[in-house]
Amino acid sequence: MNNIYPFTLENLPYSYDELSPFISEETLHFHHDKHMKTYVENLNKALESCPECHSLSLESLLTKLNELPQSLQTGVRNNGGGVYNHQLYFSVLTSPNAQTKPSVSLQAAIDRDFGGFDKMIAELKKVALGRFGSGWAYVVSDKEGVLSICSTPNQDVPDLNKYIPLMTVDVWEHAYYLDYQNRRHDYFDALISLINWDVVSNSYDNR
Ligand code: MN3
Repeated sequence: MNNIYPFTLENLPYSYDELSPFISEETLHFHHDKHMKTYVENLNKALESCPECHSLSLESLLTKLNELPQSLQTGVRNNGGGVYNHQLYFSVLTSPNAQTKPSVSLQAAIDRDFGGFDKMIAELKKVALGRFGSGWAYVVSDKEGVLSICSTPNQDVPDLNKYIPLMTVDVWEHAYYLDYQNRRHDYFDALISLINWDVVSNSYDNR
């Protein structure tokens, strides 16, 4: 994806049937080709009238939100956040057969900060299921490599000045309704089996 204006919709790094049966082709088409595309288009629309914004990266737009012209702030917050969150979400998924695992350094941090992989996932699940309405749950690292779990409502992002989001769970209903209806619990378990820990480890090791 272009990391500056005009932002473009990047293709998924896998085919539409690769996450089946846990996430269907139909869900991926709607989620990526329609929902995410709309965020990209609306972000560009919001920035159209602001030439001085056109040299800012997506991360800069989101961390400098309060310095942008006031008329743009809501549009950039919602749509820029929507682009950022979906890009992270789609980038950390892979085939259920991929058999990836955390790197040695990420695993050591998981053990230190959560007491083990299963405990990290349990805490992430609690936060993801506890998010009322629409939003996101994340595993983030601070600059020193300390891991934590956090959650945001709507399309907000974690504080990118402090944290590097390593992976995220989209808990908007559009992410799971076709496949799981109201069963966010089952969607969460399925999604965890699709996480590409090589990509997550790479973000952690290169933070
Ligand atoms: Mn979504």
